[in-house]
Amino acid sequence: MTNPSSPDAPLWPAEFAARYRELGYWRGETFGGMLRERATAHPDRVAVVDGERRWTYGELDRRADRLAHGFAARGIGKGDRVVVQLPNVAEFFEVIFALFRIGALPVFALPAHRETEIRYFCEFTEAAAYVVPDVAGGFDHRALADRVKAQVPTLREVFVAGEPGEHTALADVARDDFVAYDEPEPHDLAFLQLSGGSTGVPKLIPRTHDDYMYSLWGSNEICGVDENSVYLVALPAAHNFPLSSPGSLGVLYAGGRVVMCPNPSPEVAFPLIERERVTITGLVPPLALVWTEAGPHSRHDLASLDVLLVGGAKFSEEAARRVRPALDCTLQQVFGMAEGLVNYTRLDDPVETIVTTQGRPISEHDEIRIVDDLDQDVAPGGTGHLLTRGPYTIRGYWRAPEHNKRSFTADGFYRTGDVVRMTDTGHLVVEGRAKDQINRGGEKIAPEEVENVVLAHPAVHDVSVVAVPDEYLGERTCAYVILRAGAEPLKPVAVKKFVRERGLAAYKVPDRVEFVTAFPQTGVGKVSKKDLRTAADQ
Ligand code: OOB
Repeated sequence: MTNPSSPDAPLWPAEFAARYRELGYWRGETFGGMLRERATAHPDRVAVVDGERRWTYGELDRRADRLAHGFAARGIGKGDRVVVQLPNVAEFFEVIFALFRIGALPVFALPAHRETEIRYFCEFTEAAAYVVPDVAGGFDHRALADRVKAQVPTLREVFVAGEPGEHTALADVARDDFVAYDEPEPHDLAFLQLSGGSTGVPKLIPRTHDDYMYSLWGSNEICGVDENSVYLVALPAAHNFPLSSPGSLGVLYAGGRVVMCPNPSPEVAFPLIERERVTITGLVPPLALVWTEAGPHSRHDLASLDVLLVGGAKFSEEAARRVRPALDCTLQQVFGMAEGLVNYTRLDDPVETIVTTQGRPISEHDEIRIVDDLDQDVAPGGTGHLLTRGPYTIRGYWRAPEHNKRSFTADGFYRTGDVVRMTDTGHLVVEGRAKDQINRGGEKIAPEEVENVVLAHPAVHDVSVVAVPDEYLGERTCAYVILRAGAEPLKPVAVKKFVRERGLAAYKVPDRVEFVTAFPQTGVGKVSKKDLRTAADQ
């Protein structure tokens, strides 16, 4: 077996790949093939529910096929990038399985992303196509697509789920006649996921069929997912957590049912849980809090819910204790990352472990190191930086050789940027974070990305964006701004509006803006974000 590592995506060295295959982790499956097998085995079982639409495995398979041939007929093929920005609708699966089949790589944008992010994804990946809904959450994605298409020369096609406007309807792409295409191999890239990021622009995460598929069935075993499982996609479908931990793809792998939830509020989610007899779902901590508050008073029958996964940001012990009494289900904490490593508390762990730790890795072959600032292992039980390497953790970001030198050790460990300790049972406790990233209720914000946008304001001399502790979201953002000498005073709202109008996702718009005349400095004269955070929390 060749090692398909390319300059675009550093993959596992051949000896590691061989070991992961020998150990049976990499089973040589592709996503396209997996769906075909399930559709052959149980064509009439329901795979995806979206409102009144119920697609069986047979139907999803046929739809993915027809779209795959349609994409191929339009010249999209193996290795091409296609930015996919869809809300929680059934078409999400039709599109990604069609792309998986022809070996084109979905680039998983989130519905919240706006012009700045989308243009960057399209430009950087030299995307051939962009898939959007017509209107989602009151926002017209076709108009955004018009603007991006005008600016990105590689972008040949915009496909719309719904009313296409000037673009092409997905429904008109699908075709029944056979159009030949090159199929991907299990060791090929399957898609590009987005990193939460701690730099000016998000990094792209190259995942292969082999490695991602392992994370699915590995998760299924740990989360008790089988063909009777019904998974509610409450978080944005494209995010790694609801996609693969064990998520919609894990449940499809197991032959279960996926239910699309357009909005994670109890008003929308609880009736769906009752109607579809949902057994498992995943939430970020702020939503888990809302559900535990609403659960006991709900008139909806939530008894089918067996497992609630909570992750993406630290779930406090106090909140974790409320889950079972409120929702009568087992809490599973999940500490994962789109780069790979996923930790879960086990269903049969003692309650104290479930509420006080963020779980342990999926695999015995997830290598964990906890190190000090000099990369020396800390003593057992000590707190330090988490480094990891394993059968589904990437060896480098896509087209980022310089950044990779910093984010990975010479021997291939990923520097997660998380500060953790390990209990004597091998469970990890997240104690903090060393990367310059803000975790706003599970939504990751790279301060530098927001700072770059604020700096473009003509009245702004300098800016520093920091996290402020928040009871509900864990963290919110505060932008400290120094105005140019002689500039007209600005109102905070003007800064927020500027960021929004520049086309950044709403969750990146600073929650608070403070004007100052200077930043506190560290000993070597750098901006002291630590002091700014302390000041913001006063
Ligand atoms: C998930 O993935 P990403 O890529 O959005 O973010 C990863 C980062 C981690 O490095 C860590 O800083 C933070 O999010 N995080 C947690 C956490 N889960 C994620 N911090 C504390 N406690 C937790 N339970 O967020 C993600 C991917 C797959 C499954 C679950 C979450």
